Amino acid sequence: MPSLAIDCKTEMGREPMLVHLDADAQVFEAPTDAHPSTAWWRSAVFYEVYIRSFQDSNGDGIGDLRGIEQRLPYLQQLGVDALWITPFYPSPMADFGYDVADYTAVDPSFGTMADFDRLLQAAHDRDIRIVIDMVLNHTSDAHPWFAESRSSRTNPKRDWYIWRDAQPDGSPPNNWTTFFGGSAWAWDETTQQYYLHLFLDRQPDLNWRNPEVIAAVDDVLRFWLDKGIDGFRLDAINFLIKHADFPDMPVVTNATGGDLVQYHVHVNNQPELHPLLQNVRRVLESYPGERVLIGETGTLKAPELAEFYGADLDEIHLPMIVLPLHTPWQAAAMRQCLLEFYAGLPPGATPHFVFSNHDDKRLITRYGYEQHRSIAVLLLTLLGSPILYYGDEIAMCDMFIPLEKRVDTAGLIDPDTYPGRDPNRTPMQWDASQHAGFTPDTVEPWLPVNENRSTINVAVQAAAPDSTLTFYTTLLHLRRDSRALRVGSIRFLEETGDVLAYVRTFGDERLLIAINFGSGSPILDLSELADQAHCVLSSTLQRPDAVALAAVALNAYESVVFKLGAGGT
Ligand code: TEU
Ligand code: CA
Repeated sequence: MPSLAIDCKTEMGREPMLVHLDADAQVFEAPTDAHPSTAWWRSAVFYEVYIRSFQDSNGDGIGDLRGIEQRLPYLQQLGVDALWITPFYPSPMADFGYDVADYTAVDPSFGTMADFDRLLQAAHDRDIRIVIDMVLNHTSDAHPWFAESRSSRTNPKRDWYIWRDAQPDGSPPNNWTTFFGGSAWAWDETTQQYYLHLFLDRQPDLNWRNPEVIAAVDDVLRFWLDKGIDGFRLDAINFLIKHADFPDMPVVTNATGGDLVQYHVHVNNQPELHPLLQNVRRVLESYPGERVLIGETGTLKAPELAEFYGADLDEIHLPMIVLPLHTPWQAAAMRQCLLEFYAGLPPGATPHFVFSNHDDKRLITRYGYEQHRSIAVLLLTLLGSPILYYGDEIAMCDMFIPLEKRVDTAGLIDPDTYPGRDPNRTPMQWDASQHAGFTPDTVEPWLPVNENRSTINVAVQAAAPDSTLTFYTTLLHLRRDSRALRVGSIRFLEETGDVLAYVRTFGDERLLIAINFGSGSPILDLSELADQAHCVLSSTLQRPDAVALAAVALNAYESVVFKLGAGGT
């Protein structure tokens, strides 16, 4: 790329906007300063591998454990620290593995237990940790526990699930609905009762008020901890235990005055949840090494997030912060949201930011292509341990999946209004071949490969210095080499138009991150921070080595990481 010098005077002849450090905004300290532990997960970058879509090793069109093993060199080169692998347990695949039929085995479509053991060893050999998905809210209806439970009202496992009588008119026990729509109660002809399922009817909810369930799950956790896994990602963990009295949910009219929407208040984050989480944590901590609990807590509010860490930081290490997914991509909104989350963290807690995953639209589809690098810069330079979703690093985007190729049940319920989650789960694009190197071209992949594979793929981008993949790799290595980025404190600058800016500090190392969310070209006076800065990274151009901070012109949608020199406050 040519070096573009910026002359601020000729550029529109505008006066720079003076930007101050926000006097009111707190400095949020690195957890390591407030807490003696320097555990790896406090500064790690996680990477979500949606196993069905990452790499097929045996030509059946479905990604598998050996496929992940084959791609470890890629992940190591990219510079991620840990993988979260989505469920690979035996399953009828009604929810593609989130319906578990056996917690301590491997589904043949993903490989064997020996493949898992090999993957774990090979990952550890490359200093990559492995976190596995644990789906504890529900099992598959094909799980032997449920087969027993539904066999008769007197079966010893009857109470392992949530069974209730019909109301006198035969209708379900209450008005609860599933997250996929429709009543959360399914009628069982044999035993003439309803069972509860917050997700599909093929995913009956476990009864966490039964101590036998707790004991059985403890054994499952030990099985995997004995193998040496580095942690669990706890699926839908906020819903684990339900209100003891099963009251009706409050119902509200939505914004358009149409459908009724329920608040899931009687299943979300009940007080009895927290002793259960403490128990899971105790099981984890009875093992040596630093293992981590990541929690899918569905949390949208900062004060609630704090609860999932536990009053004594004795529950989930990293409750997922998905709020940015629900926040408009605007500097002021994002700044506000981040400040609220940082301010709400208990002392010593590590924030775990999630911007994309297998349930939501991909980043480019959500925010637009021109924002993609800024999203990467934000995610990877905030204080905390972030997670990437496979394919984000090569700028994959959602793909329209025609009805006849749809496989996610969620996308079949109301196909015109919700396409489901297939669009954001298409196969990883490794090269420009017909099936992108995910599976042989002669094999039909489980979901179509995006047509944009000719340019959006690893092979092309690895060789291109200005590609998205090169940008991500540079950013990840920059983060790895910088203590300020990994564990430094964060302090936000005051609100400035379309620019979100903050300083990360560790000892003498001070980095300024400025992200221009807009299409304009603001000129900022940042001289309060230092006289000069060195541009470490820019998303759009190569900047001159030394930048005078009295007048910094940003390009449209540009994100910059500056290393601050002397001077300033
Ligand atoms: O998702 C839990 C969850 O809360 C869902 O409501 C999620 O927001 C929804 O699927 C979006 O359409 C977890 C898993 O991530 C998801 O893939 C599973 O389908 C779900 O649990 C059930 O196990
Ligand atoms: Ca396969």
